[in-house]
Amino acid sequence: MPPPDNKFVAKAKAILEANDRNGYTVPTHRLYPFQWNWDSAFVAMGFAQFDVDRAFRELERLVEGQWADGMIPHIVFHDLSGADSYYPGPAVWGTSHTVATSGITQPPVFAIALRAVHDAAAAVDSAAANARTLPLYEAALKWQRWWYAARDPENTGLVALLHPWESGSDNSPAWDIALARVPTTTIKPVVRKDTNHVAAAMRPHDQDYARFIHLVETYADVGWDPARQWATAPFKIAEIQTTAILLKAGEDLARFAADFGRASDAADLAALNARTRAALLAQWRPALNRFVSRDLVSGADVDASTHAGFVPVLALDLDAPVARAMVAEMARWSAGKLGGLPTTEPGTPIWEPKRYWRGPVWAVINWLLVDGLRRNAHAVFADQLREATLAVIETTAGFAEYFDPDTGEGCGGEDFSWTAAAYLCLRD
Ligand code: 2M8
Repeated sequence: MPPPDNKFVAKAKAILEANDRNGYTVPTHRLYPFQWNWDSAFVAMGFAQFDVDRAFRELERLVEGQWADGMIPHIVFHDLSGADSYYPGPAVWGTSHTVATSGITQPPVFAIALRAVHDAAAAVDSAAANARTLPLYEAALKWQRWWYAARDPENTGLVALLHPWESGSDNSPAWDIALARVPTTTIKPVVRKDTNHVAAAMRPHDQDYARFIHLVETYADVGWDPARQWATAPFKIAEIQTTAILLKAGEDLARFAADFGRASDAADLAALNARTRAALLAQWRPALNRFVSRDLVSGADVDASTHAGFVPVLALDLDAPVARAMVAEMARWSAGKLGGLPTTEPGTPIWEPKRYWRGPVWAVINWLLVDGLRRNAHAVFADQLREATLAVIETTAGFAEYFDPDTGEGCGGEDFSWTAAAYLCLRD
């Protein structure tokens, strides 16, 4: 039983409603005026707490952007009236889908959200829930297959990212070495808009943006063809956070396949999940008490100390000593900090408590970790993260995009949709 509604619940719902744009939700007004992929998945789970129809709608609108090859892009530009406040817009991406979209993707939280939305709907009317879910299941399964075909053509079990934006953790220190190899040259000038809305000290550097756009232009140049991108990509990371989310999505899809009597889908998913489970487990590094990604250009481990090293807990059933070591490491990072787990290890030279994905706390990351910790029988630490997230929102940060772990200050965009969704779901 969730606790009774309070004024923060009312505010969280009001934020989701205010950020609604005819069935999809913008992450925040002005800074992000379109539909973002993994934001929408989190938002759908938030809506599922009080408006299941609207929750389904969020996912349906995201699928309008799905490409013929199965990819669901990281941004769907449904309505260009706000285009002036965001860069890069559709002209920079140069893609050719019917609805304008970006050309890269984002972590596949979609199927996880679909499971949650379906289950909320099925509690009221199971047949209606299944009917609404089925087309979304098909879309999610198509995207799942795309990930394996396009981003793991050598069948390693780990999927690769070709752009830091695909990780959702744009300027994470995890990309520093790999991104430094990407030229800062661009064909068209880079015209940032983000720093019109948010202090530059909280955002990625200009050099990062130059490299981000260099990559966009490189892939646009090969017509966004997955095989040609794979062959030419100067940035290629077999990434553990995305792979863990994909595996959790694969588990949720496998349950749907069983529910819907789709035996052949179920067999395919079981094989893919098993391969990925083994590959992910092999990325555990006992000396670091974390999992690590692999840089496919250099062949080296990505050992920067970022939160991504813990996210595999979401989709694995870890041996007890491994889980204990990981939890102890997470506890060390978050000791004396506010809001939950910082995205970079505090006190290290790479740690910047206010600069976007280089140190602040993000409610949705805490949320993924809470789910994984519960799965791995670490309910006590899960509860600490959960309570820290709720407390920072209620006391200092409000529903900001992210939080400074030293001060509890809210940073980035205000009235942020995924922070509102996290609040609603973590109260459960
Ligand atoms: C941030 O990323 C966008 C690019 O996708 C940006 O900085 O312009 C990230 O925090 C990402 O994870 C998030 O999905 C997006 C919208 O909230 O903003």
